[in-house]
Amino acid sequence: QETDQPYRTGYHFQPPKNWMNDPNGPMYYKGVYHLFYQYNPDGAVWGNIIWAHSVSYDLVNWVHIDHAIYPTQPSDINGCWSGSTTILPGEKPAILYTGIDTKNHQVQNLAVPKNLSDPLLKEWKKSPYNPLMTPIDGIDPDLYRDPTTAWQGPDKIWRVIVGSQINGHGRAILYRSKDFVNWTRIDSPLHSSGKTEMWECPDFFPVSTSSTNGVDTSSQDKSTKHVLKASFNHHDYYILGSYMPENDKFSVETNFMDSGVDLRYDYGKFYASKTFFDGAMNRRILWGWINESDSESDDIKKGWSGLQSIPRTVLLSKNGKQIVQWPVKEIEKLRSKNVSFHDKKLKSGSVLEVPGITASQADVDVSFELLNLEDAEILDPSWTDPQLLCSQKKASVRGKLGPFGLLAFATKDLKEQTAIYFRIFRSNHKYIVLMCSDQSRSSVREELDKTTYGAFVDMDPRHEIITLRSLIDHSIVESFGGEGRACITTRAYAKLAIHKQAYLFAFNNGTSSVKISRLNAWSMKNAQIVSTTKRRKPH
Ligand code: DQQ
Repeated sequence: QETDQPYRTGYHFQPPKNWMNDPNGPMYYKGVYHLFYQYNPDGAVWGNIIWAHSVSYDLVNWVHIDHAIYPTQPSDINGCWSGSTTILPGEKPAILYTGIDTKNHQVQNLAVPKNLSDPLLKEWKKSPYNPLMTPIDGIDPDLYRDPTTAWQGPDKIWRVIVGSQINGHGRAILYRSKDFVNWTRIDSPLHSSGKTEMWECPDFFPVSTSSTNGVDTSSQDKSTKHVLKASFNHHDYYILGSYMPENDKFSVETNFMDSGVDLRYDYGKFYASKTFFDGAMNRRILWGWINESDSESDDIKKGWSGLQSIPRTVLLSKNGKQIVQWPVKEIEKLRSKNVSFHDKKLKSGSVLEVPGITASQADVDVSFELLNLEDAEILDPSWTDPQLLCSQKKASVRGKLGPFGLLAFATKDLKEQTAIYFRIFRSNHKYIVLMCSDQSRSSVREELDKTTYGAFVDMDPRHEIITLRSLIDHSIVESFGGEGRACITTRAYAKLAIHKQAYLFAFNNGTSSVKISRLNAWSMKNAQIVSTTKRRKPH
């Protein structure tokens, strides 16, 4: 197993085999976390899409149970695509999802649990009124999908949005309903944009401006802002604004693809994500789909494709201008062997091994102190695209303050390495922190997508130390820079740096020294992710 499948993960959510894409309808219900996901039961490529279903008591260990939603009706006979769960009054979950009907049109359907007293909600029945929403009045039947979690206004009327594109504008079509079955389309969309393509998997939810608690989707709390997320252009983009349920107006603070604003959940691979409100822990949790970076024939050979991110809590940042994300704290219970040090100077050109842990399956938390900020390179005003900047200034390109950071999945001789690092620039009287993930040397294998990713971290290094948390798991690294203000997730398929041949290093390839003020790294145990047949009773 070890050598056959070096890229299967130890603590990320994966089905035992086959294709997985979008997370669907996540929820917390009667003590159980539910995750549904887009799944091909017949192979490792996209197709035959149904909703597979897994349950958990802690968001870490999972049991795969029977598929929840699969084609049975004319309104979903050609596929059961993405959607969301809403918990209706009386603790009654309801799923809205996109069906592909007999004409291959996208329509919106409803399903509810067969037996509400089963906390695992194993069986679902579809509404006899399906489809509830259809592509009429100028909606393209190919561009109409992925209903969100619905929310209820103070008038008790339900609202939901569906992703679309009309006349070249990405759009959140808004519907209202009194009974969750009869839905009326509202003329003006919740929001739209002429600068984007089709909006897939929209998400719309409040975040608190006054506390670190998550907020229920239908909350009437006034101290909130709303997040609107849309998936397009291979990324999950979001904007912030204030939502007024009285007239369903969403006044935005920024817009999608505005010049100078580029708010994304993750600047690496992370798509079709979805949040839910976890009432047990008063937090909002985000799941995202991470696809492969190898070829389709490699996916077929390894028999699977697609991961889910580690679930992340989502909060508004202190300055209110963006959201911040952090891996749910339950994941920390998988931490085992620890290595830690502090106040270690990383001189120019140095590479420091982080020894004694399983470097292919680890959780690393490190903070860097800059000793000579005035050494920072001057930022050319034309360097506005962080990803481009990272791909021009790769980890091997010597700088002044940086590149410094971590080398994951590295061979001892550093021939293979996935570098997650920072570079500090100066622009007038401001400092700019660039965070990169460089996959160009991640594998001696060719024919892999080794795109470099980058993001600016909204922080002032004069007043804060620079922190990096990386969750490393065989073929994935999820990195959280600046306490979760910039996230970059990447896939890497080392050929040599696998299992015990994988090493972890800290490095500094700048001319100026930096100090590791603190580093903690842990080996991570495997999560128990099992199928019903092997299921043991939870305790
Ligand atoms: N995946 C689903 C669609 C959605 C897309 C189909 C996003 O519903 O728009 O598998 O990845």
